[in-house]
Amino acid sequence: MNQIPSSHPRAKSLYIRERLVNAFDGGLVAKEGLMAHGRGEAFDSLMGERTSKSAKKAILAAAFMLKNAQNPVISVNGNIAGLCPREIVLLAKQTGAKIEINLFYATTARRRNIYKTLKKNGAGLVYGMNKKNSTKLSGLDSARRIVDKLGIFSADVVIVPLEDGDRTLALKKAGKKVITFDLNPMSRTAETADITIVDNVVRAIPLLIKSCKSPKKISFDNSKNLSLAIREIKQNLSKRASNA
Ligand code: PTJ
Repeated sequence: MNQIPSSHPRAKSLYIRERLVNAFDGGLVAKEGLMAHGRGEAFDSLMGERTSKSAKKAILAAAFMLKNAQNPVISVNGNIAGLCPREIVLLAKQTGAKIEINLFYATTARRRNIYKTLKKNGAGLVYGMNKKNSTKLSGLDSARRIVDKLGIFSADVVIVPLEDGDRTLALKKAGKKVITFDLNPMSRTAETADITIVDNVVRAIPLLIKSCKSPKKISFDNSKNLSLAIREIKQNLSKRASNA
């Protein structure tokens, strides 16, 4: 039963939370994924729960990079599969990107549930399912090092939504361009990626899909854009403080 009244001032955020909890009950999301979401919610609140100017800029840069990639791959973990399975499939279709399941807290059951959800949402071939095609990313000790030879391993651009820090660095060392979505502009992933979209995946992926329809080249510097995201948080807080 839906217990969230639509009149609740933070109904949207609570609906997103509900989606993740349902995905946890459905065996897609790791327990730790619930906590990661909570951290994201806190940053989203600091950002004012809307897509900022810095995020819009990063989305434009990401659309251009994706549309010009030779072999882009979207890496899917439990949280992204729980929150945006349909959008991931649409983004893959819009950009010609492959989809690969890659988990930090890897279990066979969760991988299978995520696979079924992606398929139900219209995914074509999903990489990361066939052990015969797996290989290891060097410089990484977590389960995320296991990647598909035909997917992430051979990609030129990898999208890593909601990532933990280490793999972004390993992907960069392997010569790949990395696009990430991370509500925390100070995370290691945010700082290491080529393009960091500091926004909630639920809002940002539909905007990215739209931008991919007419990609434009813009001048983009990730560290400058992250500084802008931090200033946006600061401005938001100052505004709240002066209203208090
Ligand atoms: O499914 P698995 O096993 O691959 O595990 C996935 C999680 C998310 C548990 C794993 O990657 C993890 O532990 O991630 P971290 O290190 O907690 O990092 C997640 C980052 O994503 C944090 O910086 C959060 O602020 C951010 N985040 C959380 N929810 C969202 C988000 N960013 C954008 N949109 C969100 N909805």
